[in-house]
Amino acid sequence: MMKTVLVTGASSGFGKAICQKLIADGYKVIGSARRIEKLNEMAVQLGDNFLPLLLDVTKKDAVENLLIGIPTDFKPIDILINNAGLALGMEPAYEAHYDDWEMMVQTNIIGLMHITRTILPTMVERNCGYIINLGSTAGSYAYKGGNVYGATKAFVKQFSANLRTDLLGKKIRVTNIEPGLCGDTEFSNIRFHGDNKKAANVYQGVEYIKPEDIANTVSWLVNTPEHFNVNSIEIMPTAQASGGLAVVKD
Ligand code: NDP
Ligand code: 8X3
Repeated sequence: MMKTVLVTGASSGFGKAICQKLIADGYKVIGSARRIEKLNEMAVQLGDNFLPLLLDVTKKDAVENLLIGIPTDFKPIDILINNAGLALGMEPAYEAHYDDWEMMVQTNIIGLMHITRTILPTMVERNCGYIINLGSTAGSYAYKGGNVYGATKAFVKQFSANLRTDLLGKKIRVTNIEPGLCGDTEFSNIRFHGDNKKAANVYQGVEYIKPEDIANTVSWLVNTPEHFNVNSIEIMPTAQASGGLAVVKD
């Protein structure tokens, strides 16, 4: 029987590429996001095995009721890909906009919690399932202006590890994918509040990771055997590495 995957944040970037790849691999895919028109455009190309779903992950009631709106042929959900997320701003903490901080926490932490708490019990009931979270290298490595964004991804990292512990003895797998610099998504356009020039500058002269690279990684993960759990997978462009610790001298 075909497995069903729920991908949050499916309207662009990684989420869109993951939907395209998993449909090509033979899965049924529910793609969710706030911009339903983008998902509907994808549906025209991806066909009947793709279900567009309007869902704002920050809306607790909507997430709790999401299974009610899903047709039976897209149930149960076998694989959950918690991809919806965003960075807002890159100012130092003492100049950052508090609304940006709140929105990152609401989306990257609370939204991910809402979805996981809704879907996970259905996996436990069936004693099978796979949750893949989109963390980030920003959850492990500090960088200037990464303040709350990096902290939300540190949550995703530890939450993923703690889920593994809670699920020990059950046939449910959890992986945290931790990408570094990835281009051809809307990530930086959103981060810089629509300043597309500033966004483009992030990727200038760098051979960055592409959404297809992340989609291929997801495709590999979901096709690994069920006794095999990749706890985390950190991916950077070859052109990126940690800058090391810094010291300021008088
Ligand atoms: P994009 O901005 O291209 O995609 C983000 C997706 O999240 C969009 O589909 C957007 O859809 C969705 N989204 C945002 N807020 C909400 C919300 N409240 N409810 C539902 N969906 C929402 O970025 P990427 O593809 O680059 O990023 C995907 C994930 O990967 C994020 O979690 C990001 O933090 C992470 N990541 C990105 C990296 C990068 O360098 N690009 C590197 C490491 C991790 P819509 O606006 O239609 O709701
Ligand atoms: C996205 C990667 O380095 O911009 O999570 O934080 S980075």
